[in-house]
Amino acid sequence: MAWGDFGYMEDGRLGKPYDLGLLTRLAAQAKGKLKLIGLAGFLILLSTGLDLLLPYLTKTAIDDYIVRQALLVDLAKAGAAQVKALKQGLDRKIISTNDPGKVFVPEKAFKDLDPRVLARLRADGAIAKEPWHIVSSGPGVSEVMEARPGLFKEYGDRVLIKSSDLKKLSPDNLYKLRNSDITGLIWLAVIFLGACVLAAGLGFFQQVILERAGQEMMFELRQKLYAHILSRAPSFFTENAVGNLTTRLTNDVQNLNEMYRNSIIALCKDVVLLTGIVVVLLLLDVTLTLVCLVLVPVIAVAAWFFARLAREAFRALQGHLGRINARFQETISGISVLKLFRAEDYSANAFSRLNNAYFQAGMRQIKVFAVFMPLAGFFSNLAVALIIWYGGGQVIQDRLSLGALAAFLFYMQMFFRPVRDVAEKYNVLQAAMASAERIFNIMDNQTALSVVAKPSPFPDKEHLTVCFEKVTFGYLPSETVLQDISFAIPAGETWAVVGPTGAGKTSVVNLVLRLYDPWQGRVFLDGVDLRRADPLDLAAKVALVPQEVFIKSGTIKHNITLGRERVTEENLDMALSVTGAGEFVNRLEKGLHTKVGSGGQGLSAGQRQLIALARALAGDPGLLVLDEATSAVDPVSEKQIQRALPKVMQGRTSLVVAHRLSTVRRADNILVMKKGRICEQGTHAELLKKNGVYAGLVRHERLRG
Ligand code: M5T
Ligand code: MG
Repeated sequence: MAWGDFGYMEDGRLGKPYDLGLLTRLAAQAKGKLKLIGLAGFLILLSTGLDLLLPYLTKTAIDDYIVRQALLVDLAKAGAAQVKALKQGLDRKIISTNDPGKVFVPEKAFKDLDPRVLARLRADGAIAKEPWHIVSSGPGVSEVMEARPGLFKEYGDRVLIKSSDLKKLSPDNLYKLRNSDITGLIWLAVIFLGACVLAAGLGFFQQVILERAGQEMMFELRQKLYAHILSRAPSFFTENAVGNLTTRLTNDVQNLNEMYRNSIIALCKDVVLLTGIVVVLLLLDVTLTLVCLVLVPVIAVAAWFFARLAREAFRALQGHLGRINARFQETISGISVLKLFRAEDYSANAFSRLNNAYFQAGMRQIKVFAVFMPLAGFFSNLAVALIIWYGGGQVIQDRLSLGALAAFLFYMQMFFRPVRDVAEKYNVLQAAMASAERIFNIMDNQTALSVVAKPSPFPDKEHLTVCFEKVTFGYLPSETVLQDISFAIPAGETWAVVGPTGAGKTSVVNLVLRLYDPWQGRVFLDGVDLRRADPLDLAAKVALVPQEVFIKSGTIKHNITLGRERVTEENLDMALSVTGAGEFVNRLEKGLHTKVGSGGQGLSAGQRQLIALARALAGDPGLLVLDEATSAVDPVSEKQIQRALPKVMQGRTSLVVAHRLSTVRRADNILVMKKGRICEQGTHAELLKKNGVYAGLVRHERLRG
């Protein structure tokens, strides 16, 4: 169904279709596409012109070729004023007869006469009822006249025959007589067909050009949005759920496209068409046009009323759909828990409630449309009735030609088509405005870490020093996570950070990588304040093995290189062999080219960690930051990792958040953290001797292995 096609919005909110600020910003998106849009607009104008031409051709066919009748007017019966008006008003259209008191007047000429004069002529009985056919000149005409001499009257170069006498002619003679009319009709049909073909061709180009402009705009918008989202600081992602961001990038952008296509362009087209129709109708017959237009205010009120109903129904529907989506997302991401506790039935029941609400809302919306669509149809039929009643009367009184009546019927059908989908367009517009608002909200989000115009380069050294200077930091303004942290790691040394869970170890790591900026104090890497460093430089110098390994879907090789240029084949081999990841990778049938699922499906926890190690090492970083996994992996992998770590850290400055005693023992210095502060530091032996927090951790086997 056309009106349910556009994407969902998680909150079912609708925008105001007349929000000027938003419209201006949206228009700015189209700036680069003005040429394309202008061209399409021109084509729309042309094809609308052709659309308008078709009924007019019908009118010409009827009036000029099919019906060619004249009526005899007895001037003797008419008043002097009427005769004068007749002679002056119609002048050359009048066919004089041999009798100066009688003239033939072609039927379609009567409408050019003042209606009062016409009425008077009729009242006086000056106009004969019997219609005569005006024979158009043609090669076979004289032949037919000779064959049936009594039937024809010849006045100058005009030949007439009583319309009723046409029946007396043999089909063959009739054909000869009307030969030129038939030729004219054939030509008209050819023109009609040509116009249709041209309209179809124009329609094709217009569609393609418009779609191109639209798709290009959407492409650019998606690209901009993607880059913008990626460049946000991590805090942005805690505030914005993945699902919502996904909707921004896909559905919301699609909604804008839908609006552009279905609403704005269609609206322009409709306005041009409707104006064109009204203009042509006015030219054809002013009164009949006014009679038809009486319906317009009635329809406008109905459409307005309906649009409000439809808006409510649509909003409700979108809200329910959003809830279904959210629930489904949540359910699938927690599917293992659901399976574990055999809670599928419970979940299905809850879903069925949401599903039912959605169904009901859908039915309500359909009912609204089910009322409006026939209503619009009714009005369109009412217009036809009006035309037949009033226009038909006019035809009988010779105030309107038969062809014009047919054209009116044709045009009115055209007139009601756009009116019927106005409500749907209104919905699309509203959905799109809400989408636009949400997209711009994201675009306006400024939570990116600042980048200085002229970044300071890192000195070109293999080992880097790390220095925290009185750093205080937190994620939420209300909660301080790190308090006054200061330390300095000399180049080439390995330092460990230990402490109970929630002490702030990962937070220290986050600051070294400048995922966040500290509230107070500074973080230096080889003397360069991270705020002044080039983010790309930093990424090349420092590598992190995070606590929770992220594996993306794709090959193992791609998971290690991540598309980085600095990861040469040589570095890759080195990383694979040093970490020992090469051992298990080589055992796989497709080796490095084995595909893994997102989240690392198909890999054990230990293998995932080995890949993360290789990934960090492959960039040959000067500083290695390791956030050891809290949970133990299987003993084989564990051993592999333990064997790999010293080799990995060799020759680099390393900062390791450690959960393994073996890692800590090897460290040149150990920072012990508790509640966001460094409470002790020293080597393993020194700290044991001190018998403080660290000794407690070791004694209670909080450090494993
Ligand atoms: C320290 C909070 C967390 C805790 C405190 C990473 C992160 C942490 N926190 C956030 O609010 N947002 C975040 O993104 O900060 O957390 P930590 O630094 O992760 O602690 P840890 O690494 O020492 O703990 P663990 O369990 O990894 O050993 O209050 O809520
Ligand atoms: Mg942690």
